[in-house]
Amino acid sequence: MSNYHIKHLEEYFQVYRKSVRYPEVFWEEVAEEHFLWRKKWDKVLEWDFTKPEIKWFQGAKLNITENCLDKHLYVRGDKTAILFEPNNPNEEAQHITYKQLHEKVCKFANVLKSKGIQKGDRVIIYLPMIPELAVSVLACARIGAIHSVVFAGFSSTALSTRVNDCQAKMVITSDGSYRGAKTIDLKGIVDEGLEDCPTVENVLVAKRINTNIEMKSGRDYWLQPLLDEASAECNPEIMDAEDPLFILYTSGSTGRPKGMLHTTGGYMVYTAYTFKNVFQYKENDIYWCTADIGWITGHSYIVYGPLANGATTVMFEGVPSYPDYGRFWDIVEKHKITQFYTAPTAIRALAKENLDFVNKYELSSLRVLGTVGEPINEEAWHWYNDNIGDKKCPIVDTWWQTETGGILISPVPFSTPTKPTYATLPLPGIQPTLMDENGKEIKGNSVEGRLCIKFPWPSIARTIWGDHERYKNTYFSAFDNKYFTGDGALRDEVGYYRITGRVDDVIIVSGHNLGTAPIEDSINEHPAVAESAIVGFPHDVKGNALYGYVILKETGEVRDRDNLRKEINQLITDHIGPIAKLNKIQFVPGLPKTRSGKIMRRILRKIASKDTSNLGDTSTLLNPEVVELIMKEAL
Ligand code: 7RM
Repeated sequence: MSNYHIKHLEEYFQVYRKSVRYPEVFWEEVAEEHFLWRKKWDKVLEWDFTKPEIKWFQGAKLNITENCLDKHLYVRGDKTAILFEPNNPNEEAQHITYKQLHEKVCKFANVLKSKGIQKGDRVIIYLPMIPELAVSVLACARIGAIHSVVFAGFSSTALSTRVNDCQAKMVITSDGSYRGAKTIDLKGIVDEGLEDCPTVENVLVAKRINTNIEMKSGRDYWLQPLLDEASAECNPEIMDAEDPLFILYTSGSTGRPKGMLHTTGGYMVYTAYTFKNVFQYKENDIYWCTADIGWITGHSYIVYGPLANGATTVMFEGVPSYPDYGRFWDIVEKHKITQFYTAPTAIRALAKENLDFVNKYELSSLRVLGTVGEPINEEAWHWYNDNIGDKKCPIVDTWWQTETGGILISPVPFSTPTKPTYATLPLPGIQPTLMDENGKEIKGNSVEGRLCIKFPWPSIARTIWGDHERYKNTYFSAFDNKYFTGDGALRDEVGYYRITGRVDDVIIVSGHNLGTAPIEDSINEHPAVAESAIVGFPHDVKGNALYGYVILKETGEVRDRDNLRKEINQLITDHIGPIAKLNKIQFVPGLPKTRSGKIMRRILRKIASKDTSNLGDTSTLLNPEVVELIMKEAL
């Protein structure tokens, strides 16, 4: 029996039991079986959740790009590694082989070096979904630079906050990007963002939309001429297993984003292992994850996991609605996709459209369907199962987080029987548990609680960049000796998990994690605004939409409410991006607060979702009377 590849349910249970009883033996065997190490580890695992400190494969030496590229050159050098499907369906797709990708990465790595980038330096990557994005990520990893990809839909302020937080030396971007029928001036956003970013020495610019842009002399360089000059040979930097691989920012409950730090060896082993098993990838499959590489899903399951397995991974530049709502299915037919991995919000958006957009296409190449990012509702699950999978493809509802690096709870297709809306069972090595409000572990089945993980797994984030204290407080302080996910979950009668959603102040809109605090911070910058509170409410396409409660300053001045609403949303767009715009804005005389001054979002949430029959105990509030007033004018 191979530890690496689970093929049926009995085997899953066997492997799972072993992984819990002898975690170190289990992960050591997985690590030995499928990877290239320059030196093996001295110790598989050392951990202490109280510090917290987690180290996997200590003493081991490797380079992750050797595992993603060099390892495959002799066995599958001419196989397509990245299949690039452009925004415009009339532009030809690019099939980049492992040999070609290896060469591109080496050249890019040499360009980075020529611009002074060294092991440990931070490089911000702000690129659309074009091959250069994957190549630049791998080029950083090749030389041991720490990449931090910032989603190219984020605003200039979001970009500069991240650049400054990690003190990046370089930004990699493009002249612009395509998004459906629109083009976006990325370089303009970068220029604006970099106005107060003193650490950035150089900006590398890829050409994509061929517009005239300004190039700042001495700082900005076109990428292509540098690549043309660069050597195609670049020895990989030999990294310690625990050397940083990348930082990826995720929002938290305060205004400052959290730079989750992932390290090299454990991240590689875990993402490769879970990719193989969760998608049951086979040598000639064409795998497509529709996420953007700007999110963890793209890091782990477009780039590193697939490439470490020698897979063909699709990168799609466009959007599901362009040129029409059949685009996803057009691509599935065109490239004979075997595994398709997307977000519930995309499924819900497509399910609203005419079924002709689906039925026009031949989807019989599909074998496994996946979802990620938020709970999938029953209706969307069935639509996906019936119309896309033709009831023949298992749906893997994969639960995980930026912080976890890889999928933790998910069916193993063809092994674990699926159940609509359930992420089902923990993958090998993962020990979930549910906790009650008093910090006690909830045993048995048919129960509900806060989802924690009791034991480390190889791809858990090791810290928050520059703020270990916050890492400890956020994830390891709510419950003793456990990693707290921030999610609520229930465990059904057979032990299957269903994730019910966040129990903290993060709202998931269309699969994007939005912290309430940064949105409130932007609103509060409006000169007419005194205070605000954001909550989520159910939305049939986005999963959740944002509802803002805004207190205006008492200046005596009468302002047009609709204009104010527009100005508030413009501020949010400027600071965070259009994804965080509010669906509803209610002007209120006050906000319900606890005696210690904390806004009672629980109550606001209920009002926003029109569920006011039982508001719970409001008598502990500082200002209970305000609740009635808010309810009367609720939108
Ligand atoms: C991969 C990713 C993490 C949060 C997480 C959950 C929610 C993710 C599922 C899910 C229900 C799922 N990383 N979430 N997957 N909820 N079922 N299958 O999304 O850091 O951006 O978000 O997303 O609340 O804590 S993330």
